[in-house]
Amino acid sequence: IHEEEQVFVDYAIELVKKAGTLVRTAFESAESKVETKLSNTDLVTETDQAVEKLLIQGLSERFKGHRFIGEESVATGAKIEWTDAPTWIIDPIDGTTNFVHRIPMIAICVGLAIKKQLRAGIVYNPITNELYLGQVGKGAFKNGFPIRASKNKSIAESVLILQLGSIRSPVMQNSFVESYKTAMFDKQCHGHRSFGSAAINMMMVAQGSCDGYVEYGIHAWDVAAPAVIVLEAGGIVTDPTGAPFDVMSRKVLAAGTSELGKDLSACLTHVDFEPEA
Ligand code: LIP
Repeated sequence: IHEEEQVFVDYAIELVKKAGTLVRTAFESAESKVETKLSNTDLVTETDQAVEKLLIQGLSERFKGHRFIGEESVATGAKIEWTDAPTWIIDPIDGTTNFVHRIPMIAICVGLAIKKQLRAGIVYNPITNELYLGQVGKGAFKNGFPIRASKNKSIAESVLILQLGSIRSPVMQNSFVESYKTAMFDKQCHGHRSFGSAAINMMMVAQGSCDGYVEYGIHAWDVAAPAVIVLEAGGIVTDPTGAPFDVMSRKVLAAGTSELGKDLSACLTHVDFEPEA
């Protein structure tokens, strides 16, 4: 099975690099057509759709019986089927708002789950040409070099990422503002950053640039691939409450250490979500 899994991952990397060329070309060329999905803050472009098609077509032709959970397929009506079959969880462009605004912090995310366990994650920023890879038991790498999450245990010494996504309901507003106030003013953390892509945020934790990240309202495709990389880099990934991580729960906390994760959990104003599967 492990050899077979390696074949899956190697082929996915090839496709992700091809998809990267498509994204880079679109990023550098004329304006692409932007549409909104659920709200004015939830964007999609033809590049998102083209990349998802390239990845799903390529993988399904090569690996019969594999399943797919893709952001744009779900947006156009596909049901999320979370089964024991090898399942690719795909975000063609994580950070679509960045893409549309020409902010070079975007990522193609491809995660692989088998029997509902995350096994591998590929996160590729085609603009900066940074390719992150994590595979269970094999470590985490950026462009082939090992990466490590930070060893920081205290909020006061941390750079934290609290990301507000496309959902701007009063509950989300309250959670974000209160958590931000606690981290920045009460706890006086070193600083706050937020890169506009769940995957880039999590790579900042995986490579030890930032110490912790929290977001509510994300989807499986935003965090599946990044989660494997953070864990393999020695970090932790949990529910923001501190409960075990569930990729379908629409919320995530990532940190360099479990101590920091616990402290962070305790100072957040939490939001509940219905799981997506
Ligand atoms: C986005 C995330 C971002 C989050 C948004 C959205 P998309 O993904 O990566 O961090 O704040 O809510 O989910 O839509 O650009 O793939």
